Amino acid sequence: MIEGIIIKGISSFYYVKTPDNHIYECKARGIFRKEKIIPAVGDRVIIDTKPDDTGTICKILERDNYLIRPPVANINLAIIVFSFTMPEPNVNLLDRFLVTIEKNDIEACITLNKADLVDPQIREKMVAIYEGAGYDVICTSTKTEEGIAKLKEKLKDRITIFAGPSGVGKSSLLNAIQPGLSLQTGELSLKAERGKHTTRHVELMELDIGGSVLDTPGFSSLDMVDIEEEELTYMFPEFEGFTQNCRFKGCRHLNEPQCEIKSRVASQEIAASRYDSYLLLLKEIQEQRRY
Ligand SMILES: Nc1nc2c(ncn2[C@@H]2O[C@H](COP(=O)(O)OP(=O)(O)OP(=O)(O)O)[C@@H](O)[C@H]2O)c(=O)[nH]1
Ligand SMILES: [Mg+2]
Ligand SMILES: [Zn+2]
Repeated sequence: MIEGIIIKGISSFYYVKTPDNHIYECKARGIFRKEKIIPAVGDRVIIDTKPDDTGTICKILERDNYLIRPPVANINLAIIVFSFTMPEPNVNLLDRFLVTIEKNDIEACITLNKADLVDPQIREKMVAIYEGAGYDVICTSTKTEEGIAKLKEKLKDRITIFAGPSGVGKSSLLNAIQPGLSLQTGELSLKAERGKHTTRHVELMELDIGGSVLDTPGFSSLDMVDIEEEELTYMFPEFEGFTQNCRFKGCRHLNEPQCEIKSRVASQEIAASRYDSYLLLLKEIQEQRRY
């Protein structure tokens, strides 16, 4: 019995790396399926090994956290990658992802890639929204290498997930950070301006500077994590500090009179797009509750 970390999962096989850098191809014990526990990349596990480098996952050690999509465990930093263009950023999807990360108490850093393709005004506007919301924002380009050193610094000694839509440049950024990785990247189809899911599985890779990174396939939608209506406010960091001035305790910032959030949106201290995302998510949560 030895301990290791799941670094990759392909169909029902899990690749487990042990401290001596050995990789075992493992199957999970049947009991997991019965209990509906699915091993995830990043899981610390106890395996039973055979001389032919195969093994069985006998136990999943307690998780620090777990993201459903993509399914990963035990990360401590999320780099949320969107591109300024090709594909155009879907801010609602970005806000959804941020809410998921907040809910899981994981540190988030927003990386806006393809800075080489955007004009300065659009760029500043986007950066202002998210810096204004209290997030760390890094603008990058794998073509000009802008921001790559800064991003790399951020990853040192952490377990980081790279997540974002297909085609935004997640794998390209990781290749720029550590050229030896040689991850496959996709040509963007000019007509659709969308990515084609070049990365097909989640993989955990070690970095020379210390720490490890997870490259993941792009996602184009994100189901809401289990969040209560009254909890949603706290998933928008920039609302904090204002909500206590709403007239009603437990204000949903919807139609209530004297809502501080709404007046801060009107005075542009809170970005309208962020408030719109809040409303969309609130509606979704309320609808889910009805069933
Ligand atoms: N102009 C420009 N193109 C970039 C940049 N970064 C990546 N690309 C291009 O964008 C396309 C998609 O890059 P990938 O790294 O495969 O994107 P991905 O996010 O890994 O996509 P999936 O694996 O499908 O989720 C490729 O054609 C890259 O060459 C950048 O900074 N500037
Ligand atoms: Mg990729
Ligand atoms: Zn309010």
